[in-house]
Amino acid sequence: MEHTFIMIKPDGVQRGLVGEIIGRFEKKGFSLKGLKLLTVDQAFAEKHYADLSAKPFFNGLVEYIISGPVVAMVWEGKNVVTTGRKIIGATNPAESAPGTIRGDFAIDIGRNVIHGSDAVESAKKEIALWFPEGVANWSSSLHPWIYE
Ligand code: FUP
Repeated sequence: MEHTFIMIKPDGVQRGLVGEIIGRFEKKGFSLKGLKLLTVDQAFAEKHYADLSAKPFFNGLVEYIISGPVVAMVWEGKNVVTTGRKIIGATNPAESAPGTIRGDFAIDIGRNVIHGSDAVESAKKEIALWFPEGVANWSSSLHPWIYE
């Protein structure tokens, strides 16, 4: 089964959106496989966003991500990478549809509440970076009611 890395950014934690966001993924039918609250340092944030290091917003993005605790999660399910991105909404909240997390809870691109892996390969890399200890191996008893 496919996995994705989801991170609630410092603004999402400070604004009390953790329960709301977890609820959306749970209610969809996805399974929570890993979860932790942590604050990352500059070197770690730069590694996570390494692909964006040449962008003009890179320094501000790193400062934002290290500004407070984040909630790092691994979610499992069929097509969870692509569907997770749909639940999250477009990168710029001004273009995120209502009903998506960013569409409902964010205004500025630099405070867009949540991160989700953009492909299966990047999900693997991000899960290895954020969960070097690995994640729980358990099966939800709901599976027969969610998958045909
Ligand atoms: P996403 O995959 O939706 O998180 O988007 P990107 O990987 O392209 O960008 C990562 C983060 O950089 C975004 F979540 C917000 C930030 N960003 C800006 O601050 N300004 C921009 O113009 C683009 C992205």
